[in-house]
Amino acid sequence: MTTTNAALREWVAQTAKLTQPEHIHWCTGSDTERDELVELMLQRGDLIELNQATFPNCYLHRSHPSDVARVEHLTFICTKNKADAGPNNNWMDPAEAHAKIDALFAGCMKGRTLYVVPYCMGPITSPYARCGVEITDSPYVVLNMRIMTRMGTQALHRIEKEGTFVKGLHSVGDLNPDRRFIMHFPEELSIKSIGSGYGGNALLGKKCHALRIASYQARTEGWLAEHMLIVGVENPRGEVHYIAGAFPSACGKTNLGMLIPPDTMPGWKVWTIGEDIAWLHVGSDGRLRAINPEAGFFGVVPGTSPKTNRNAYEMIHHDTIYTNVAVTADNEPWWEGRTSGTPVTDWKGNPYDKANGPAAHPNSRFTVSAKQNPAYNHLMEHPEGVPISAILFGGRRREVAPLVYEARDWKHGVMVGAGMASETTAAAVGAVGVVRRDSMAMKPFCGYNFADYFAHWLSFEGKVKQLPKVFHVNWFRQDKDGKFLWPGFGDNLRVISWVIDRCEGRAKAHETPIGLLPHKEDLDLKGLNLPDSSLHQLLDLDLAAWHAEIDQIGQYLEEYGDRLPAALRAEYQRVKKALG
Ligand code: GTP
Ligand code: SPV
Ligand code: MN
Repeated sequence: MTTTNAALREWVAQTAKLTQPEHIHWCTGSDTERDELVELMLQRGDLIELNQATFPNCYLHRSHPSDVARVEHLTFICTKNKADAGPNNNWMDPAEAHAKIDALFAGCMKGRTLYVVPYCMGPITSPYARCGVEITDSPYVVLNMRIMTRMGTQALHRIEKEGTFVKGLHSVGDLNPDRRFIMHFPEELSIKSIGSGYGGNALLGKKCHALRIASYQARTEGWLAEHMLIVGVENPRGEVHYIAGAFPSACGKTNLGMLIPPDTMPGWKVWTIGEDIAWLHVGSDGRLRAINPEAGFFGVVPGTSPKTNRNAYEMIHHDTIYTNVAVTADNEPWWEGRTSGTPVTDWKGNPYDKANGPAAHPNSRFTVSAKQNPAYNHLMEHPEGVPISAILFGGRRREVAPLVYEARDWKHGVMVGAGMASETTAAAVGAVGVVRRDSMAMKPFCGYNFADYFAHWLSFEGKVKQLPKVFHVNWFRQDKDGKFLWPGFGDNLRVISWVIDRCEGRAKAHETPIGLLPHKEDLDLKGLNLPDSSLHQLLDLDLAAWHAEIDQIGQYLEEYGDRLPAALRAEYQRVKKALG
């Protein structure tokens, strides 16, 4: 097979010359192709068949133990000018980056098959969707891209019609972390990744294309590519709202996107549009509309149970690729938080021993088609996307950030997003639980200078007829013994309910220096039985902590120097003054 697109033909030929594969396979996305890849991987031991009676068509993949998460220190934005990448990114000169990584690509596919993977991010007929082609030597990547994107012949046809696509070259290389790099060339619309077979490092349609490259394109074209879930909610009055939420990695996007209303809130309906990435455009109706560029979920497994997220729990019982979970004696997948079964083999394939740490890797993942979600909604395929009523920024903060507060207007909302912070998680290699600034949950994913990104966010005032209201949420406040103060998961709907009532202009809130907060009477807490002391901590403003917080935000924003938009600096000063 080949293509009528000359640029694609040439790129494949050049890449083959450089990497010297034994075979070249153009992916169609067919079921037969999938079955053949699964068979090949089973034979090689790259996939392990799980219990087919209880987990039909489910397989386990164990990645190399040194290759279990994104690697932010090895991820580079290679723009001609260093300042365009900004202090928020690692930068390398494009010529130097190409030379360095091409040396690693030379001959790296000897004896392997080079797969050409055409894919479309977004509904195939959407004017907002964008295509790419990933070249990879990993059948695991092909199987995952087939679930995560609209992959194969349809995408190739769109590329042939449009003539443009993002080029992504990937090889697992020798999996040595010393020879691992994830390089982005936003000015060339291309990506080169070597040395990792894991998630965001290797499935190039996801973070590399749909966030880093897309955010760069979005700025020049007047839209936004964001690390956001998109959820549809209907309240008992029949009002429908779509809410987008930017929380850092492993901070609750998938769970909020698939939320199940608590029994004490009858009449509520919730459906998922997206759970990791949103592309936001000003629609022809003048509203901010969101599409989910992905077709599947690459979600965190630990913590998934019938209690926390029954939708996800059910969804991953068939046709699922598991990566780095443990296995029970019955050959079922197992993870911390699964309420049945016991692990006998850990994520590395060794006999399970508590002394060696968790049975499933904390960043173990499931890959499933979005259509398997019981809360799937066909509007996920809507070419224009859904109108967004509210944007939530959220972090994992054991202290300081209250359960919820509302920004007074768009400018303040941008300042809240820019200043947000969260504890680091196992989704990236490095220390876990360290508080860091993570503006709009995009610290690892923005393909250009955050100062310009903040200016781009501010520019939507005036461009959008009805700007979404902006809120900050925190499901992760803890008491002094490390216990979560808020039940989270389905009960987060109580906060969403207040958010919707604020959008409808009926819920009460009181003004504070950091924004508008609810009193406990303003929230629907029926059936929760939370102690008053917990509610007090969740909804109180710790002024001393906020004085320290606002100074840290100020120091952080100053890292962007003169490039920081004056309007954002002024907004910061306003909040600082209000805090006194
Ligand atoms: P990425 O896929 O890495 O971008 O993560 P995500 O933002 O989609 O996070 P996800 O929903 O997968 O949640 C990550 C972890 O946080 C899981 O272990 C969840 O069980 C847990 N979690 C999610 N929501 C809540 C919540 O409301 N409260 C508490 N305590 N934990 C939560
Ligand atoms: C994240 O880390 O935010 C993820 C997983 O969603 S990965 O695909 O590895 O980026
Ligand atoms: Mn993510």
